Amino acid sequence: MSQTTSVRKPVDPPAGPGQPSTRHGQFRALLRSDQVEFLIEAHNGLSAKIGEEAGFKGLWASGLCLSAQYGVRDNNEASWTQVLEMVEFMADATSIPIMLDGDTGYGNFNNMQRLVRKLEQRGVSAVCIEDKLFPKTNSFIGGHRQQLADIDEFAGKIKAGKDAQHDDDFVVVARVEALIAGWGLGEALKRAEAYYSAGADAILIHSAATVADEILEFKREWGDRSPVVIVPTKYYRTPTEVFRDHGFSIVVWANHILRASVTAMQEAAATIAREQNLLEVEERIAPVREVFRLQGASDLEIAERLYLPEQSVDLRAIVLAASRGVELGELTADKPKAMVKVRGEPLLSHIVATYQARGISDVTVVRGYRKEAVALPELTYVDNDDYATTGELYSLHLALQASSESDEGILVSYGDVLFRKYVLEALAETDSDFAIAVDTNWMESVNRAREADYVSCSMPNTRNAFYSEVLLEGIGDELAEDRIHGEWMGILKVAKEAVPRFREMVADICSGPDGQAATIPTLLDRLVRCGEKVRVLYNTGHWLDVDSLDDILAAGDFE
Ligand code: SPV
Ligand code: MG
Repeated sequence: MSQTTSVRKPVDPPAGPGQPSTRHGQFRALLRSDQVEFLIEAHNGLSAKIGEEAGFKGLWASGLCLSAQYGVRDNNEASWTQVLEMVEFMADATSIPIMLDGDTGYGNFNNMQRLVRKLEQRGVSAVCIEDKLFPKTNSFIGGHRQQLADIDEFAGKIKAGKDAQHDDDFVVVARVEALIAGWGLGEALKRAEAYYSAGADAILIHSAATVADEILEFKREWGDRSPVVIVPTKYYRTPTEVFRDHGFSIVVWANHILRASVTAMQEAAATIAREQNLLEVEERIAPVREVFRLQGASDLEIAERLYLPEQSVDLRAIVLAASRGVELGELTADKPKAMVKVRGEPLLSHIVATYQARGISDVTVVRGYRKEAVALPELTYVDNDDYATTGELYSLHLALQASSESDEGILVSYGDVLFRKYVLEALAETDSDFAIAVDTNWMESVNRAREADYVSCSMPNTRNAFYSEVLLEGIGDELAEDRIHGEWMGILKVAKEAVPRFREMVADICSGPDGQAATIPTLLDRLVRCGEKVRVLYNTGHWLDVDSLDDILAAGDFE
């Protein structure tokens, strides 16, 4: 093999125990393996990562799928450097070896040599080229009309590729298209022999038949002269056992990740277009945090801690969970309401997960009744041992005292109120000093005769309200029905700048007459009376105040 050009060696990710230390070595090991091995298709960094996480030991950078993700045909419409760029992203995103579907090698022997060198530089471990003419057409389109390359010219291209490689483990696979073009088994075997003699490390025998007969026949005739790779896209009904029994080396699942994503994208797009909102799809698609995880956002967070000056988190949470919740009867005999299980997890876990999904990991929980039962990990606890004779404002007061040094903004909520993440996000993102979430479905609580904190606001929830600063004007059950605009959802945001005033007011109410029994609505009322602006964010549903056994059942459905 010639070594005319000096090349930058790809940086190999750390190998697993017992694995060859380079990706090229790992691909070579797949070819040598005495079991059938599998490659999954990938067409960009994200799909490559998903393939690796699914447990595959190698990837097929499919020409069809690379073209499709660029929105062009599988006819060499994407340039070879565009392909190269994408496989580099795939290599960067993964640690397993990649075989590029190199079509016909993008030109003659000379282009093939340049391709092999560039692939090695970009961390790609194998290339498969097919004996058709440039520009090629996908094998499943008009197969019998497809022209095959001259055998000697193609064998020269294989030899040129092998001569160009720098790493002995780099693999060149020769793909025989004789069966696709309808030239028969004899021609397929003749070509395989010529390409193998020219130095091909393996033969890929392709077929568009819906049954595996012709590739099985090829394998029986070819025997074990070289490893044989197959692509059972059309003869997918053949049991994998059959491939195993016939001694195939590698099975390529050639386009299935792309096809799965096409279906998912079409469904989501059609639903959003039809509904003109996101509620239908939100719970059925990957959360944004999953996208962040796949992108490796947490690695960047670690790097930021290493390399950036320390930054303070913008918000923390206080969850008031001291009361028993007698209305739940036996369920709260040995634990407070916040620890009653819904979908296998305590209510409090669901609430904490919602905060964490917004990046708020500093969560203080005020516990009281059966405090020993409230012991979820990684939370800060403050105990209100006078829970039986004090109200929720007093619990908040204790939590504020316990963190008197902290100057972050605060979200206050109850240990029995579930809400969706976007409610939290909307509150967190307002720049008002004080903000509350209000549900406009307040008539529901009237119909169900449950206690509710009704509010009166500066304007009702009309289209204008979305563009205006709606402010709280009053709160309490004495509000006349014609003044009610909604129900407070039990969550309050206090901006960092307002925290000192907030602390003072909470302490002041608690030290006053009846202060120990005061509630959060008492505090909201005081804020309004003192001239503070309490911003109202209207919502419709998407929260649940767990006050009864029926609510517990409803919480099972709450996503
Ligand atoms: C590809 O995945 O691009 C292939 C396999 O070449 S096939 O589409 O079956 O030709
Ligand atoms: Mg292809």
